[in-house]
Amino acid sequence: MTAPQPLNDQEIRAFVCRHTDVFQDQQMLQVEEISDGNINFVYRVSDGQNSVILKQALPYIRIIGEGWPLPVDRIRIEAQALGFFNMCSPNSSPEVLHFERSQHVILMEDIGDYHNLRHVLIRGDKPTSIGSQLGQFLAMLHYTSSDFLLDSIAKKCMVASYLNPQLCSISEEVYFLDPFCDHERNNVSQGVRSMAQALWQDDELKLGVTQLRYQFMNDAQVLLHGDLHTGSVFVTQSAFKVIDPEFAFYGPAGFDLGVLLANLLLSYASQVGKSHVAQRDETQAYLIDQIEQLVNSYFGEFDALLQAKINDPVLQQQGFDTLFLAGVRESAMGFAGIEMTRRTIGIAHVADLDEIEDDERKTLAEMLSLTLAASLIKQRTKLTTTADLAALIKDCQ
Ligand code: SR1
Ligand code: MG
Ligand code: MG
Ligand code: MG
Repeated sequence: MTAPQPLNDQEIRAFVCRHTDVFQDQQMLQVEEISDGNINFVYRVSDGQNSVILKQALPYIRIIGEGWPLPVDRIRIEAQALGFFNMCSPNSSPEVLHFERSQHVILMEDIGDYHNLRHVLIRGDKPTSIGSQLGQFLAMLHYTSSDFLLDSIAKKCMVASYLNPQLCSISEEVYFLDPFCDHERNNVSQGVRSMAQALWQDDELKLGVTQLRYQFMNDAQVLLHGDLHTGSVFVTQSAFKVIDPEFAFYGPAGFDLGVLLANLLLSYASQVGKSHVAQRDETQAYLIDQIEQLVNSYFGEFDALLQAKINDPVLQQQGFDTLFLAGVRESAMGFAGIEMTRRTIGIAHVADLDEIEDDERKTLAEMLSLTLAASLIKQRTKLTTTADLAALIKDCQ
């Protein structure tokens, strides 16, 4: 039996015209494949004036093929999550124009004016207030999907509608298991091999990783994006859109915050690859500012939302809100360390580090990433303010 294939250009043109009224003439449409992530096929369809994005899931991982099967239900979850994000925070994600369950296809708004935040940061551009915008977005998403807002039954129905077992299982392996042992899927450069070997022997670190993995597997607190790295955020100088929530599920609130924080820190570590010291210092100062904005706006906004709901049964016991947010902060610091480790020595690297041309500088950047990561995991209970976090980052330099 032959495996399901990606739609061809003619099928894509026909599909788009059948399910939207954006275009006049099917024959005029240009189809361009723009797949960038690891998992799905993505196309831009344009008539030169208007355009839409078509995303198709096949029952396997795109970059690997049939050797790594993956259920197509992930695209139903993605369509549902994009709708939920826009409901919580209007215009925070591309609008879903059509979802076709039988063909595992989403048609969505083309956000062509927005640019991939990872590439923006690699270029050295500095979008203003992206940290605080994303902190507010995440706080709103997490609060709106939690037991703080939803009643008990509605929340449990939400958890059930975002069960995403196979994608969660991938994350359990590629974040929490592979990078912390000598796994064949890892991609460890020679320059940090001895550091990697040391962390594979570090029982204090691995106990922290195990605790965080257990939280990831069991704490169905809030709806998570589930893969919120800087390549899942598109920006202009002053606005953002969050894309690609196929890993969405109900998990610990600190996970999304930690992954995003980690990707800003990976950008920070990658600055070591720059030979121009003043430029490096300026970009690192910008990134620290965005990190502080992200963490402060997330906790400030979440706290404000909780205070407004103070009569809620979950919050009636005085002090619970403070304990809850402290727990989220602690786990976010740990998850950040996990994401940095896996992006440095695991299967899925980031361009921020991989594109450093000078080998010695690349090694120094990877070493800084691993040092920061281990400190975040081991010291997560002590990082109770953004000043503590900023001090830890400085100490690791
Ligand atoms: C084998 S899949 C590796 C990664 O790609 C996705 O974008 C997620 O980040 C996943 O962990
Ligand atoms: Mg992606
Ligand atoms: Mg993806
Ligand atoms: Mg209080």
